[in-house]
Amino acid sequence: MNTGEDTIIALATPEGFGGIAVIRLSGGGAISEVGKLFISPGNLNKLPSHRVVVGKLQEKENGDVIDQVVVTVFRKPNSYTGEDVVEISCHGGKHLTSLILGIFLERGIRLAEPGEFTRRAFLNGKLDLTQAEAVADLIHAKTTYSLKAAARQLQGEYSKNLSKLRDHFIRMLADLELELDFAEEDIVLKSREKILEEIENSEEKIKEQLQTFRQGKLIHDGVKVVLTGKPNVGKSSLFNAILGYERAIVDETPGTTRDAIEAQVDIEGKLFRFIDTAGLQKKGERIEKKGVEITQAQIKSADLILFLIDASTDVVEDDLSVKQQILKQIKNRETEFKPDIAVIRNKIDIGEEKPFSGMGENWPVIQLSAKTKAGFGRLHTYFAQYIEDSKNSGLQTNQIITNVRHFNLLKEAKKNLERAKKTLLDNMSNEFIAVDMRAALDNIGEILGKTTTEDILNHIFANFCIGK
Ligand SMILES: Nc1nc2c(ncn2[C@@H]2O[C@H](COP(=O)(O)OP(=O)(O)OP(=O)(O)O)[C@@H](O)[C@H]2O)c(=O)[nH]1
Ligand SMILES: [Mg+2]
Repeated sequence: MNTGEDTIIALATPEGFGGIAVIRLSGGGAISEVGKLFISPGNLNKLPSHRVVVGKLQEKENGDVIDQVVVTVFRKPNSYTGEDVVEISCHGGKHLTSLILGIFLERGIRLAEPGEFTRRAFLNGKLDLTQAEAVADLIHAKTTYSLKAAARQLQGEYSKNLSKLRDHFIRMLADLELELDFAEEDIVLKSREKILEEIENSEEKIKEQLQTFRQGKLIHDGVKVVLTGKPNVGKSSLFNAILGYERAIVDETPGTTRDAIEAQVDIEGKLFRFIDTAGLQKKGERIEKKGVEITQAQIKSADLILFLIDASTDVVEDDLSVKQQILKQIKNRETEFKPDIAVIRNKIDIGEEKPFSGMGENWPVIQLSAKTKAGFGRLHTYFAQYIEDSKNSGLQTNQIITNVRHFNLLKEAKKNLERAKKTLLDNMSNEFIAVDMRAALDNIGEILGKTTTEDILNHIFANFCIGK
């Protein structure tokens, strides 16, 4: 990707018809190129920064007027990208916007690549990498909750803390290297105990951060909720009742649902993906067995499992067999986070209250009726609180990691600190500790974009849309 000062252009608003559309240019030629085609009382080239002018846009110099537009000028370095930026607000016609883009492209201005405006902002030091990533998260946020998390990251709260940690690593490295340089001389050096203590403190901080990731993932990706239980227990009925419409077939015949059916719901600003399944019964014919395999796969990747049992009877053999299957699937999962399990005693509308011997586990139990919606208030509260409640209690930090790239790099940093500790405890010289500390420093630097390779940057910005 060319990251030089060439001038780039893109439509900054979605393609299609609308009241207005914004076309954005950035780079050394932005103001002068627009100025050549723009008729307004003053000269655009002399317009101060952050000013707005109304005028007419021509097809070519002294050519036909194609629209009445509003032009905003941001002069470098006080712009989004840190370069000269011009925003043309024109009418939001599909044909009109492509005509304007075409005019500038023909004049030698290049179409921006996805995320190139933000990439330039990053390269010019307007944003660090976590803030640039937050821009993409903000645009793609599916719920208010994830949007607010992205907004906090964009404000730089998160990077401020990481920068502090990075500065701390730099000071530790300086101390270690000081010792290397002046080992023979009479300088007061930090004791090994003090170095060990500092490594352990940093390790603790990173460990705390890592523990916030499960919650961060739930905020960012939504909560995957899988409904399971023996046949006919009311999984599809509950699924439909949660969604508020008839999405899945409900029938009194056991084995009605075969495929996994997914639907998304926003519950108090948080995203939930509910999955109705065929359940986990052992018996059954060929197609049903396939359904069970699909359910097993879904359980492996679930965040929350709703284990339905029938409240019109006590726990029966089939329920216990489902329980064993759930536990087996959870054991086999590859991800590092264990799902939560909630027991749903459905069909409380049938007859009088029945005995319940419990599931022999410490799982929350919610009693309800998918038919009458009795108990749905409790279910709603459980979902609404779920993400907050999944925060590891005892954690001091308010920072939540929502990005898997950050998570992996912090994990690496932790490993490198562990290595540094081991090197120290093995009584090796500071030189070797410094190697491990430098690696940990680079991990944090990579999160912030201070030591990030071209390939990684390409990967990150490729996920942006054109015009951002
Ligand atoms: N009385 C009562 N009946 C219910 C309730 N929930 C479901 N049912 C009935 O139970 C039967 C089975 O419901 P489904 O929702 O299809 O059950 P399922 O667990 O999806 O069944 P399979 O897909 O066959 O495994 C239907 O006749 C429903 O009307 C409830 O809360 N109360
Ligand atoms: Mg069903």
